[in-house]
Amino acid sequence: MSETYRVAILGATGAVGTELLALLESRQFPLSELKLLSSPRSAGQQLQFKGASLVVEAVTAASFEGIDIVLASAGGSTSKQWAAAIAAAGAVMVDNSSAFRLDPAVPLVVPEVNPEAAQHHQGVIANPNCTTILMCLPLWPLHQVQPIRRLIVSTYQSASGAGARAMEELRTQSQAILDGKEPQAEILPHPIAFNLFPHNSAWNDQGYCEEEMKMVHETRKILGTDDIRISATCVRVPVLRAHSEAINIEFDRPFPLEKARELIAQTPGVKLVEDWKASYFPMPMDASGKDETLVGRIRKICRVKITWSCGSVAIRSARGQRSTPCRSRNCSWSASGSNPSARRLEQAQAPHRPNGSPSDMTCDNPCNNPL
Ligand code: 2RA
Repeated sequence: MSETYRVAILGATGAVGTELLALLESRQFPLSELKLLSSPRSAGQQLQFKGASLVVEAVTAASFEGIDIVLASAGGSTSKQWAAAIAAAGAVMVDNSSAFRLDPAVPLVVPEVNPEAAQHHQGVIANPNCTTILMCLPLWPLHQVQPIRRLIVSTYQSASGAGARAMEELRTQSQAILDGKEPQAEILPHPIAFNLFPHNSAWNDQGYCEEEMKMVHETRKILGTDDIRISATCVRVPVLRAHSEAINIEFDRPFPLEKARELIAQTPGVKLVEDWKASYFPMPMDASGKDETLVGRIRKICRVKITWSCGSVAIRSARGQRSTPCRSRNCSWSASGSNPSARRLEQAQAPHRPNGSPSDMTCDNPCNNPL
């Protein structure tokens, strides 16, 4: 008889929870029991699974008794709150939150990259942030052939990453604007319809947001090296589902473009989408609802022989003002202002930091990059 599992989804009514439910069904995961758990606020909702209605229960410590696997996607504080109860019940938590990702005792796993890490779990297996997974998939086969020494990545993140209510906000704001009304922002910090803005996570005092730092630290942990310099700029865009990224990769030595293309095309979970004649490359609309990460538009960067970049888009997983890219030692960032004299004025005013803007004085190496 084949093995079956007793599974609980913690955060079942959220954008990721409902996606997990659909995946368990479409992949015919061998279930002997399925429990849907949420906060008391969402409890009582009914979700469809294999043609039946399942009632979502309010989570308590007793919810995990007799469960083998808890798929947790209800936020970091919820994962931390229930981790002890899940461990006490003898279940393994596969955690989609950021709560344990950088804990040295917790494996951070992308199945196509480091599946062996999952074998060493002590009750928790962490799932990386979606932007990290997207980036690591095409990087891994390349990094194995030639070490990557530097990454500069910009993301174009859909509303789905901020949850089901942010997706609804994008729909209602779009309709409001088309009807000539003012868009109301309640979930995201600014109107998202017909707009874009920096990722809605907290800033550190060097001007990077949490989402950007996740890409730095998680990527290094998954690829198993602290020797990669990484700078990320994460932006929320008015797309319903599927994040996109533009990745600039620098290797230790020149990397033949065709070899890179060949390796990426062979990578499990990745699909090369490049039709230069038709100008057809990865798009969120094509990635939405699919498992593969789409990668394309691979090219060398002008005048830099050993660098090339690719754009990638996957599923399930700037400010409105002008900005001037600046460099200091080995790291780069974006500073507001439209010309060099404006920047010199900013420097002269340091350490005064109007509106909490990042200081030049603190920008030596904001991502702890190896210099
Ligand atoms: C976002 N990546 O898009 C996040 C969700 N984990 O906000």
